[in-house]
Amino acid sequence: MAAPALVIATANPGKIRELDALLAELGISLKTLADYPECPEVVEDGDTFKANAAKKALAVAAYTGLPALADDSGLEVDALSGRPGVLSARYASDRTAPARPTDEDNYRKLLEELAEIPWEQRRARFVCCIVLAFPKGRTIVTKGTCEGIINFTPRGTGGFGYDPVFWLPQYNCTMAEVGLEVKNQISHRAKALQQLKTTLAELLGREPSLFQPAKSIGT
Ligand code: ITT
Repeated sequence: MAAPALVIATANPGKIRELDALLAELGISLKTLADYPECPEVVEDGDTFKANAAKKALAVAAYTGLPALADDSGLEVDALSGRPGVLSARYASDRTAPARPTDEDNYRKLLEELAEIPWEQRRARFVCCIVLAFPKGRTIVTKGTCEGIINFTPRGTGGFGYDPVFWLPQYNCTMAEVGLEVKNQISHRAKALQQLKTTLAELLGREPSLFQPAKSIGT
């Protein structure tokens, strides 16, 4: 039997880096969407992280014939009633510039919106929903959150997305300054994946055939 495999169903290189490190110890061959250049793009039009993650994971599992792991995540800011939420990746986009904004565009817009908000009211959390889907439609769902405060200015070059403005009081620095090893112990993604890893390890032992290709691409 070939090595067990699964597809990480994300096009975000920051997520891939973190998920790669978090899954390394399981001994699974990790594929990404770069291995399936013809895989149709999934439109993320769900109202919840779970709906978007399930849509991505199910579509990629059906296309590739392998289990697919999708992560839908974002930032919820209390002073903005939970925005940008599921729209975090597209927060700074507007009709005149429909291209996907950069991470810096997004966090600069957030800093502008919060400019008048005092420190005590800048609480926020990263949320991550992970869905592991199998080609026949079975899914396993886990969720993780990470609490913090939106800083007044960006700091640090690590991580991705809103990390430079996400202040971690317990480390006295931003998420972009703690380094990958610490981020992968405390992040929303790490917490969601930790729960999934227990189930994944069990399944790998009990039903290894689930991690072999179920059919050829796109059929
Ligand atoms: P895929 O759909 O291909 O996975 P995406 O970047 O479009 O990639 P999402 O729709 O889940 O992913 O949007 C997630 C956005 O939330 C991401 O672009 C960041 O702006 C933010 N985000 C998520 N996790 C983050 C993290 O760990 N650190 C900083 N920002 C994060």
